[in-house]
Amino acid sequence: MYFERINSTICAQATAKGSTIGIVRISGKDAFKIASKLTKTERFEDRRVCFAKLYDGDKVVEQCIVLPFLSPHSFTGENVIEFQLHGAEGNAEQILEMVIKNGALPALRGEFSFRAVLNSKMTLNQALAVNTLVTSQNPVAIELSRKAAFENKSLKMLETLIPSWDRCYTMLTAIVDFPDQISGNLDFNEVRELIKSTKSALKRLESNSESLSKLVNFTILLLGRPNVGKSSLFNSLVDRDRAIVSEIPGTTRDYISETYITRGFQVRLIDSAGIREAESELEGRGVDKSRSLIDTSDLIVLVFDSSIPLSDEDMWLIRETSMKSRILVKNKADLGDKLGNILNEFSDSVIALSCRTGEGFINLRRNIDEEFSKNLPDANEAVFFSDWQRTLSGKAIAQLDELSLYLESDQVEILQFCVREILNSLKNLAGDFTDQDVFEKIFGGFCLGK
Ligand SMILES: Nc1nc2c(ncn2[C@@H]2O[C@H](COP(=O)(O)OP(=O)(O)OP(=O)(O)O)[C@@H](O)[C@H]2O)c(=O)[nH]1
Ligand SMILES: [Mg+2]
Repeated sequence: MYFERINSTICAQATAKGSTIGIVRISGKDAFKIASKLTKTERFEDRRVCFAKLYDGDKVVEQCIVLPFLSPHSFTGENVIEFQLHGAEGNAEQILEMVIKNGALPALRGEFSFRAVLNSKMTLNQALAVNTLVTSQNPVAIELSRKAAFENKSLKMLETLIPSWDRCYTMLTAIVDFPDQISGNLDFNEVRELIKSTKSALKRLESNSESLSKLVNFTILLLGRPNVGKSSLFNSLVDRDRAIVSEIPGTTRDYISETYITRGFQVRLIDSAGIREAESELEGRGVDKSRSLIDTSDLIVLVFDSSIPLSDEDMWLIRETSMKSRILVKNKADLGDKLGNILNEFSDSVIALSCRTGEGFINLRRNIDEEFSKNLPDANEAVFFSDWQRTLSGKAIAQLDELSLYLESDQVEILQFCVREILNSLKNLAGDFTDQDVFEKIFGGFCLGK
Protein backbone atom coordinates (compact mmCIF):
# COMPACT_ATOMS: atom_id res chain seq x y z
CA MET A 1 0.00 0.00 0.00
CA TYR A 2 2.66 2.52 1.06
CA PHE A 3 4.79 1.72 -1.97
CA GLU A 4 1.85 1.94 -4.39
CA ARG A 5 1.03 5.46 -3.17
CA ILE A 6 4.55 6.76 -3.32
CA ASN A 7 3.77 9.20 -6.17
CA SER A 8 0.70 10.69 -4.56
CA THR A 9 0.53 13.70 -2.33
CA ILE A 10 -0.53 12.89 1.21
CA CYS A 11 -1.89 14.95 4.09
CA ALA A 12 -2.78 14.60 7.76
CA GLN A 13 -3.33 16.51 10.93
CA ALA A 14 -0.09 16.34 12.90
CA THR A 15 -1.60 17.59 16.16
CA ALA A 16 -3.84 15.85 18.64
CA LYS A 17 -7.48 16.85 18.94
CA GLY A 18 -8.07 19.63 21.44
CA SER A 19 -4.70 21.38 20.99
CA THR A 20 -4.89 25.15 20.63
CA ILE A 21 -2.80 25.01 17.48
CA GLY A 22 -3.59 22.57 14.71
CA ILE A 23 -0.99 21.55 12.17
CA VAL A 24 -1.98 20.15 8.80
CA ARG A 25 0.91 18.63 6.94
CA ILE A 26 0.98 18.00 3.19
CA SER A 27 3.79 16.08 1.48
CA GLY A 28 4.35 15.18 -2.16
CA LYS A 29 4.80 16.70 -5.57
CA ASP A 30 1.50 18.63 -5.48
CA ALA A 31 1.91 20.04 -1.97
CA PHE A 32 2.87 23.53 -3.17
CA LYS A 33 0.21 23.53 -5.89
CA ILE A 34 -2.52 22.68 -3.37
CA ALA A 35 -1.23 25.32 -0.93
CA SER A 36 -1.17 27.94 -3.73
CA LYS A 37 -4.74 27.17 -4.61
CA LEU A 38 -5.97 27.37 -1.02
CA THR A 39 -4.04 30.54 -0.17
CA LYS A 40 -4.28 32.24 -3.59
CA THR A 41 -0.52 32.73 -3.32
CA GLU A 42 1.54 32.28 -6.50
CA ARG A 43 4.71 30.88 -5.03
CA PHE A 44 6.32 29.93 -1.77
CA GLU A 45 9.98 30.23 -1.01
CA ASP A 46 11.81 27.28 0.46
CA ARG A 47 11.83 27.47 4.26
CA ARG A 48 10.47 31.03 4.28
CA VAL A 49 7.59 31.21 6.74
CA CYS A 50 4.64 33.30 5.64
CA PHE A 51 1.27 34.37 6.86
CA ALA A 52 -1.66 33.61 4.57
CA LYS A 53 -5.42 33.48 4.34
CA LEU A 54 -7.02 30.18 3.41
CA TYR A 55 -9.93 30.34 0.98
CA ASP A 56 -12.79 28.04 0.29
CA GLY A 57 -13.79 29.50 -3.07
CA ASP A 58 -13.98 33.21 -2.30
CA LYS A 59 -14.68 32.77 1.37
CA VAL A 60 -11.85 33.28 3.87
CA VAL A 61 -11.92 30.34 6.28
CA GLU A 62 -8.67 30.78 8.14
CA GLN A 63 -5.66 32.99 8.60
CA CYS A 64 -2.64 30.86 9.28
CA ILE A 65 1.10 30.41 9.23
CA VAL A 66 2.46 28.54 6.23
CA LEU A 67 5.75 26.67 6.41
CA PRO A 68 7.00 25.62 2.98
CA PHE A 69 9.86 23.13 2.58
CA LEU A 70 11.11 22.52 -0.93
CA SER A 71 12.39 19.02 -1.74
CA PRO A 72 14.83 17.73 -0.52
CA HIS A 73 14.89 20.13 2.46
CA SER A 74 12.01 18.56 4.36
CA PHE A 75 11.17 15.82 6.83
CA THR A 76 10.07 13.46 4.05
CA GLY A 77 12.52 14.70 1.43
CA GLU A 78 9.53 15.70 -0.74
CA ASN A 79 7.86 19.08 -1.10
CA VAL A 80 6.17 19.71 2.22
CA ILE A 81 3.72 22.38 3.32
CA GLU A 82 2.58 22.81 6.89
CA PHE A 83 -0.33 25.00 7.89
CA GLN A 84 -0.38 26.16 11.48
CA LEU A 85 -4.03 26.71 12.27
CA HIS A 86 -6.25 27.93 15.06
CA GLY A 87 -7.02 24.80 17.03
CA ALA A 88 -6.93 21.13 16.22
CA GLU A 89 -10.65 20.46 16.34
CA GLY A 90 -13.32 21.05 13.70
CA ASN A 91 -11.48 23.94 12.07
CA ALA A 92 -8.40 21.85 11.26
CA GLU A 93 -10.56 18.95 10.19
CA GLN A 94 -12.39 21.16 7.67
CA ILE A 95 -9.14 22.49 6.29
CA LEU A 96 -7.80 18.97 5.97
CA GLU A 97 -10.97 18.13 4.01
CA MET A 98 -10.24 21.06 1.68
CA VAL A 99 -6.70 19.78 1.10
CA ILE A 100 -8.12 16.33 0.31
CA LYS A 101 -10.69 17.86 -2.07
CA ASN A 102 -7.80 19.48 -3.91
CA GLY A 103 -6.13 16.20 -4.64
CA ALA A 104 -4.20 14.97 -1.59
CA LEU A 105 -4.81 11.55 -0.06
CA PRO A 106 -5.29 11.14 3.69
CA ALA A 107 -1.97 9.82 4.97
CA LEU A 108 -1.68 6.33 6.40
CA ARG A 109 -0.09 5.76 9.81
CA GLY A 110 3.61 6.57 9.70
CA GLU A 111 3.48 7.40 5.99
CA PHE A 112 5.50 10.61 6.37
CA SER A 113 8.21 8.70 8.24
CA PHE A 114 8.06 5.91 5.65
CA ARG A 115 8.79 8.41 2.89
CA ALA A 116 11.56 10.00 4.98
CA VAL A 117 13.27 6.61 5.25
CA LEU A 118 12.73 5.81 1.59
CA ASN A 119 14.25 9.16 0.62
CA SER A 120 17.21 8.56 2.97
CA LYS A 121 16.31 11.45 5.25
CA MET A 122 16.69 9.07 8.18
CA THR A 123 17.40 5.40 8.82
CA LEU A 124 14.69 2.95 9.73
CA ASN A 125 15.97 2.80 13.29
CA GLN A 126 15.92 6.59 13.56
CA ALA A 127 12.29 6.57 12.40
CA LEU A 128 11.46 3.94 15.03
CA ALA A 129 13.27 6.02 17.65
CA VAL A 130 11.32 9.15 16.70
CA ASN A 131 8.07 7.22 16.98
CA THR A 132 9.11 5.98 20.43
CA LEU A 133 9.98 9.54 21.41
CA VAL A 134 6.52 10.82 20.52
CA THR A 135 4.65 7.99 22.13
CA SER A 136 6.70 7.27 25.23
CA GLN A 137 6.27 8.74 28.68
CA ASN A 138 9.12 7.13 30.51
CA PRO A 139 12.32 9.16 30.88
CA VAL A 140 14.76 6.40 29.93
CA ALA A 141 12.95 5.54 26.70
CA ILE A 142 12.88 9.25 25.89
CA GLU A 143 16.60 9.58 26.53
CA LEU A 144 17.44 6.50 24.46
CA SER A 145 15.18 7.45 21.59
CA ARG A 146 16.62 10.97 21.50
CA LYS A 147 20.11 9.54 21.22
CA ALA A 148 19.08 7.13 18.49
CA ALA A 149 16.97 9.65 16.59
CA PHE A 150 19.22 12.69 16.62
CA GLU A 151 22.71 11.31 17.07
CA ASN A 152 22.02 8.09 15.17
CA LYS A 153 23.95 6.34 17.90
CA SER A 154 21.88 3.27 18.25
CA LEU A 155 22.87 0.69 15.68
CA LYS A 156 26.31 2.07 14.75
CA MET A 157 27.93 -0.90 16.46
CA LEU A 158 26.16 -3.33 14.13
CA GLU A 159 26.64 -1.17 11.07
CA THR A 160 30.41 -1.20 11.51
CA LEU A 161 30.39 -5.02 11.35
CA ILE A 162 28.59 -5.19 8.00
CA PRO A 163 31.65 -4.45 5.79
CA SER A 164 33.56 -7.35 7.40
CA TRP A 165 30.66 -9.73 6.68
CA ASP A 166 30.52 -8.34 3.15
CA ARG A 167 34.22 -9.14 2.67
CA CYS A 168 33.69 -12.61 4.08
CA TYR A 169 30.81 -13.24 1.68
CA THR A 170 32.79 -11.96 -1.33
CA MET A 171 35.68 -14.26 -0.43
CA LEU A 172 33.40 -17.30 -0.10
CA THR A 173 31.65 -16.49 -3.37
CA ALA A 174 35.02 -16.28 -5.12
CA ILE A 175 36.04 -19.65 -3.65
CA VAL A 176 32.75 -21.24 -4.76
CA ASP A 177 32.64 -19.68 -8.24
CA PHE A 178 36.34 -19.68 -9.19
CA PRO A 179 37.95 -22.43 -7.12
CA ASP A 180 40.97 -22.69 -9.45
CA GLN A 181 41.81 -19.03 -9.46
CA ILE A 182 41.70 -18.41 -5.70
CA SER A 183 44.97 -19.02 -3.97
CA GLY A 184 44.09 -17.91 -0.43
CA ASN A 185 41.46 -19.38 1.87
CA LEU A 186 39.05 -18.02 4.37
CA ASP A 187 40.71 -17.04 7.63
CA PHE A 188 38.65 -19.13 10.04
CA ASN A 189 39.99 -17.36 13.10
CA GLU A 190 38.93 -14.05 11.68
CA VAL A 191 35.43 -15.41 11.01
CA ARG A 192 35.25 -16.82 14.54
CA GLU A 193 36.15 -13.40 15.93
CA LEU A 194 33.55 -11.80 13.71
CA ILE A 195 30.88 -14.24 14.92
CA LYS A 196 31.85 -13.49 18.50
CA SER A 197 31.75 -9.71 18.18
CA THR A 198 28.49 -9.74 16.18
CA LYS A 199 26.84 -12.02 18.71
CA SER A 200 27.95 -9.91 21.64
CA ALA A 201 26.72 -6.70 19.95
CA LEU A 202 23.32 -8.31 19.35
CA LYS A 203 23.12 -9.71 22.87
CA ARG A 204 23.89 -6.32 24.37
CA LEU A 205 21.23 -4.70 22.27
CA GLU A 206 18.77 -7.41 23.24
CA SER A 207 19.40 -7.25 26.96
CA ASN A 208 19.20 -3.46 27.03
CA SER A 209 15.95 -3.57 25.04
CA GLU A 210 14.60 -6.23 27.39
CA SER A 211 15.35 -4.12 30.48
CA LEU A 212 13.59 -1.21 28.88
CA SER A 213 10.44 -3.14 28.04
CA LYS A 214 10.49 -4.72 31.50
CA LEU A 215 10.47 -1.28 33.11
CA VAL A 216 7.41 -0.27 31.16
CA ASN A 217 5.51 -3.22 32.67
CA PHE A 218 7.12 -3.06 36.12
CA THR A 219 4.80 -4.40 38.84
CA ILE A 220 5.04 -3.97 42.60
CA LEU A 221 2.98 -6.34 44.73
CA LEU A 222 1.84 -5.60 48.30
CA LEU A 223 1.61 -8.93 50.05
CA GLY A 224 0.88 -10.04 53.60
CA ARG A 225 -1.63 -11.84 55.73
CA PRO A 226 -5.04 -10.31 56.50
CA ASN A 227 -5.32 -7.08 58.45
CA VAL A 228 -1.61 -6.13 58.42
CA GLY A 229 -2.42 -2.86 56.61
CA LYS A 230 -1.73 -3.63 52.93
CA SER A 231 -4.68 -1.61 51.68
CA SER A 232 -3.83 1.29 54.00
CA LEU A 233 -0.30 1.26 52.62
CA PHE A 234 -1.63 0.98 49.07
CA ASN A 235 -3.86 4.05 49.54
CA SER A 236 -1.00 6.07 51.03
CA LEU A 237 1.35 5.16 48.18
CA VAL A 238 -1.12 6.04 45.45
CA ASP A 239 -2.26 9.03 47.48
CA ARG A 240 -5.98 8.34 47.40
CA ASP A 241 -8.55 6.11 49.05
CA ARG A 242 -8.71 3.54 46.31
CA ALA A 243 -8.85 0.36 48.41
CA ILE A 244 -11.30 -0.34 51.23
CA VAL A 245 -9.66 -0.38 54.64
CA SER A 246 -11.28 -1.97 57.68
CA GLU A 247 -10.46 -3.69 60.92
CA ILE A 248 -12.16 -6.85 59.66
CA PRO A 249 -9.55 -9.31 58.38
CA GLY A 250 -10.21 -10.41 54.80
CA THR A 251 -11.57 -7.07 53.62
CA THR A 252 -9.73 -7.16 50.29
CA ARG A 253 -11.12 -10.16 48.42
CA ASP A 254 -9.32 -9.87 45.14
CA TYR A 255 -6.42 -7.81 43.96
CA ILE A 256 -6.70 -4.23 42.72
CA SER A 257 -4.07 -2.18 40.97
CA GLU A 258 -3.19 1.47 40.51
CA THR A 259 -0.45 3.51 38.91
CA TYR A 260 2.49 4.39 41.12
CA ILE A 261 5.25 6.76 40.01
CA THR A 262 8.84 5.89 40.73
CA ARG A 263 11.85 7.61 39.14
CA GLY A 264 9.47 9.28 36.70
CA PHE A 265 8.11 5.91 35.52
CA GLN A 266 4.51 4.84 35.79
CA VAL A 267 4.52 1.38 37.31
CA ARG A 268 1.74 -0.91 38.53
CA LEU A 269 1.10 -1.26 42.25
CA ILE A 270 -1.07 -4.21 43.32
CA ASP A 271 -2.96 -4.58 46.59
CA SER A 272 -3.70 -8.25 47.15
CA ALA A 273 -6.10 -10.21 49.34
CA GLY A 274 -4.50 -11.30 52.61
CA ILE A 275 -3.25 -14.87 52.83
CA ARG A 276 -5.64 -16.55 55.27
CA GLU A 277 -4.92 -18.49 58.37
CA ALA A 278 -6.81 -21.72 57.67
CA GLU A 279 -4.34 -24.42 56.74
CA SER A 280 -6.65 -25.78 54.06
CA GLU A 281 -6.80 -22.45 52.34
CA LEU A 282 -3.04 -22.09 52.31
CA GLU A 283 -3.05 -25.12 50.06
CA GLY A 284 -6.06 -23.97 48.10
CA ARG A 285 -6.98 -21.58 45.36
CA GLY A 286 -6.01 -18.46 47.26
CA VAL A 287 -2.46 -19.70 47.37
CA ASP A 288 -2.40 -20.41 43.65
CA LYS A 289 -3.53 -16.88 42.97
CA SER A 290 -0.92 -15.40 45.32
CA ARG A 291 1.79 -17.58 43.80
CA SER A 292 1.00 -16.41 40.31
CA LEU A 293 0.99 -12.79 41.49
CA ILE A 294 4.35 -13.39 43.18
CA ASP A 295 5.74 -14.94 40.00
CA THR A 296 4.68 -12.12 37.74
CA SER A 297 5.67 -9.24 40.02
CA ASP A 298 9.01 -7.50 39.75
CA LEU A 299 9.17 -6.26 43.32
CA ILE A 300 7.32 -7.47 46.41
CA VAL A 301 6.58 -5.32 49.42
CA LEU A 302 5.90 -7.86 52.14
CA VAL A 303 3.84 -6.31 54.91
CA PHE A 304 3.86 -7.46 58.58
CA ASP A 305 2.02 -6.27 61.66
CA SER A 306 4.69 -4.95 63.95
CA SER A 307 2.42 -5.15 67.01
CA ILE A 308 2.19 -8.96 67.00
CA PRO A 309 4.81 -11.72 66.71
CA LEU A 310 5.52 -13.52 63.41
CA SER A 311 2.93 -16.15 62.49
CA ASP A 312 3.09 -19.30 60.33
CA GLU A 313 1.49 -17.37 57.48
CA ASP A 314 4.17 -14.70 57.74
CA MET A 315 6.85 -17.39 57.56
CA TRP A 316 5.13 -19.04 54.61
CA LEU A 317 5.16 -15.72 52.74
CA ILE A 318 8.81 -15.12 53.60
CA ARG A 319 9.69 -18.52 52.10
CA GLU A 320 7.49 -18.11 49.03
CA THR A 321 9.07 -14.78 48.12
CA SER A 322 12.66 -15.65 48.93
CA MET A 323 13.73 -15.69 45.27
CA LYS A 324 12.21 -12.30 44.47
CA SER A 325 13.37 -8.71 44.95
CA ARG A 326 11.54 -7.64 48.06
CA ILE A 327 11.19 -5.04 50.77
CA LEU A 328 9.93 -6.11 54.22
CA VAL A 329 7.70 -3.60 55.96
CA LYS A 330 6.92 -3.63 59.69
CA ASN A 331 3.63 -1.74 59.61
CA LYS A 332 1.70 -0.39 62.63
CA ALA A 333 4.98 0.73 64.19
CA ASP A 334 2.88 3.16 66.23
CA LEU A 335 1.47 0.16 68.15
CA GLY A 336 4.86 -1.17 69.25
CA ASP A 337 7.59 -3.47 68.00
CA LYS A 338 7.07 -7.16 68.66
CA LEU A 339 9.19 -8.16 65.68
CA GLY A 340 12.52 -6.61 66.72
CA ASN A 341 15.31 -7.49 64.32
CA ILE A 342 13.91 -10.87 63.34
CA LEU A 343 13.11 -9.78 59.77
CA ASN A 344 16.65 -8.53 59.13
CA GLU A 345 17.63 -12.19 58.88
CA PHE A 346 15.66 -12.44 55.63
CA SER A 347 16.42 -9.17 53.89
CA ASP A 348 18.66 -6.10 53.96
CA SER A 349 15.66 -4.01 53.19
CA VAL A 350 13.47 -3.84 56.33
CA ILE A 351 11.47 -0.72 57.10
CA ALA A 352 9.48 0.20 60.20
CA LEU A 353 6.42 2.13 59.12
CA SER A 354 3.11 3.41 60.27
CA CYS A 355 0.21 4.17 57.99
CA ARG A 356 -1.34 5.98 60.90
CA THR A 357 1.49 8.45 61.63
CA GLY A 358 3.26 8.45 58.26
CA GLU A 359 6.53 7.33 59.82
CA GLY A 360 8.84 5.40 57.48
CA PHE A 361 7.23 6.40 54.18
CA ILE A 362 10.23 8.38 52.99
CA ASN A 363 12.40 5.28 53.55
CA LEU A 364 9.93 3.02 51.80
CA ARG A 365 9.68 5.26 48.74
CA ARG A 366 13.47 5.55 48.61
CA ASN A 367 13.88 1.76 48.79
CA ILE A 368 11.31 1.25 46.04
CA ASP A 369 13.19 3.79 43.88
CA GLU A 370 16.45 1.95 44.52
CA GLU A 371 15.03 -1.49 43.72
CA PHE A 372 13.48 -0.13 40.56
CA SER A 373 16.71 1.59 39.52
CA LYS A 374 18.56 -1.73 39.59
CA ASN A 375 16.61 -2.60 36.44
CA LEU A 376 17.28 0.60 34.55
CA PRO A 377 19.03 0.06 31.21
CA ASP A 378 22.15 2.07 30.47
CA ALA A 379 20.93 5.23 28.74
CA ASN A 380 24.21 5.38 26.82
CA GLU A 381 23.66 1.98 25.27
CA ALA A 382 21.63 1.35 22.17
CA VAL A 383 18.28 -0.44 22.15
CA PHE A 384 15.89 -1.94 19.65
CA PHE A 385 12.69 0.05 19.42
CA SER A 386 10.47 -2.61 17.88
CA ASP A 387 9.49 -6.27 18.27
CA TRP A 388 10.41 -6.78 14.68
CA GLN A 389 14.04 -5.86 15.45
CA ARG A 390 14.08 -8.16 18.47
CA THR A 391 12.79 -11.08 16.37
CA LEU A 392 15.31 -10.37 13.64
CA SER A 393 18.12 -10.18 16.14
CA GLY A 394 17.14 -13.60 17.54
CA LYS A 395 17.19 -14.98 14.00
CA ALA A 396 20.64 -13.49 13.36
CA ILE A 397 21.99 -15.08 16.55
CA ALA A 398 20.65 -18.50 15.45
CA GLN A 399 22.28 -18.00 12.05
CA LEU A 400 25.61 -17.13 13.70
CA ASP A 401 25.38 -20.33 15.78
CA GLU A 402 24.70 -22.32 12.65
CA LEU A 403 27.71 -20.83 10.92
CA SER A 404 29.88 -21.74 13.94
CA LEU A 405 28.75 -25.35 13.53
CA TYR A 406 29.59 -25.51 9.84
CA LEU A 407 32.82 -23.60 10.11
CA GLU A 408 34.94 -26.69 10.61
CA SER A 409 33.45 -28.44 7.58
CA ASP A 410 34.73 -28.24 4.03
CA GLN A 411 31.34 -27.39 2.61
CA VAL A 412 32.07 -23.94 1.27
CA GLU A 413 28.64 -23.60 -0.36
CA ILE A 414 26.96 -24.03 3.02
CA LEU A 415 29.29 -21.49 4.58
CA GLN A 416 28.50 -19.09 1.77
CA PHE A 417 24.77 -19.63 2.32
CA CYS A 418 25.06 -19.05 6.09
CA VAL A 419 27.10 -15.88 5.65
CA ARG A 420 24.63 -14.54 3.10
CA GLU A 421 21.77 -15.11 5.55
CA ILE A 422 23.66 -13.36 8.35
CA LEU A 423 24.51 -10.47 6.09
CA ASN A 424 20.87 -10.12 5.07
CA SER A 425 19.70 -10.12 8.68
CA LEU A 426 22.26 -7.50 9.70
CA LYS A 427 21.44 -5.30 6.73
CA ASN A 428 17.75 -5.61 7.51
CA LEU A 429 18.43 -4.65 11.11
CA ALA A 430 20.40 -1.66 9.89
CA GLY A 431 17.34 -0.67 7.86
CA ASP A 432 18.32 -1.83 4.39
CA PHE A 433 15.07 -3.46 3.41
CA THR A 434 13.87 -5.61 0.58
CA ASP A 435 10.80 -7.11 2.16
CA GLN A 436 8.06 -4.59 1.44
CA ASP A 437 5.46 -6.33 3.60
CA VAL A 438 7.61 -6.12 6.73
CA PHE A 439 8.51 -2.54 5.96
CA GLU A 440 4.86 -1.57 5.67
CA LYS A 441 3.94 -3.46 8.82
CA ILE A 442 6.52 -1.49 10.79
CA PHE A 443 5.18 1.88 9.67
CA GLY A 444 1.59 0.70 10.15
CA GLY A 445 2.34 0.76 13.92
CA PHE A 446 3.30 4.44 13.86
CA CYS A 447 1.16 7.43 14.80
CA LEU A 448 -1.09 9.06 12.26
CA GLY A 449 0.46 12.29 10.96
CA LYS A 450 4.00 11.13 11.75
N1 LIG B 1 -2.53 1.58 64.42
C1 LIG B 1 -2.42 1.33 63.14
N2 LIG B 1 -3.42 0.77 62.45
C2 LIG B 1 -3.28 0.51 61.15
C3 LIG B 1 -2.09 0.85 60.45
N3 LIG B 1 -2.24 0.46 59.17
C4 LIG B 1 -3.47 -0.06 59.06
N4 LIG B 1 -4.11 -0.04 60.23
C5 LIG B 1 -5.44 -0.55 60.55
O1 LIG B 1 -5.43 -1.97 60.38
C6 LIG B 1 -6.69 -2.41 59.88
C7 LIG B 1 -6.49 -3.25 58.63
O2 LIG B 1 -6.01 -2.41 57.59
P1 LIG B 1 -6.13 -2.79 56.05
O3 LIG B 1 -5.34 -1.77 55.32
O4 LIG B 1 -7.54 -2.99 55.66
O5 LIG B 1 -5.39 -4.18 56.07
P2 LIG B 1 -5.22 -5.24 54.89
O6 LIG B 1 -3.89 -5.86 55.05
O7 LIG B 1 -5.51 -4.63 53.59
O8 LIG B 1 -6.33 -6.31 55.25
P3 LIG B 1 -7.05 -7.37 54.28
O9 LIG B 1 -7.55 -6.68 53.08
O10 LIG B 1 -8.16 -7.88 55.13
O11 LIG B 1 -6.06 -8.44 53.97
C8 LIG B 1 -7.54 -1.16 59.69
O12 LIG B 1 -8.37 -0.99 60.79
C9 LIG B 1 -6.50 -0.05 59.58
O13 LIG B 1 -6.99 1.20 59.99
C10 LIG B 1 -1.03 1.47 61.20
O14 LIG B 1 0.05 1.80 60.69
N5 LIG B 1 -1.25 1.68 62.53
MG1 LIG C 1 -6.89 -5.03 52.17
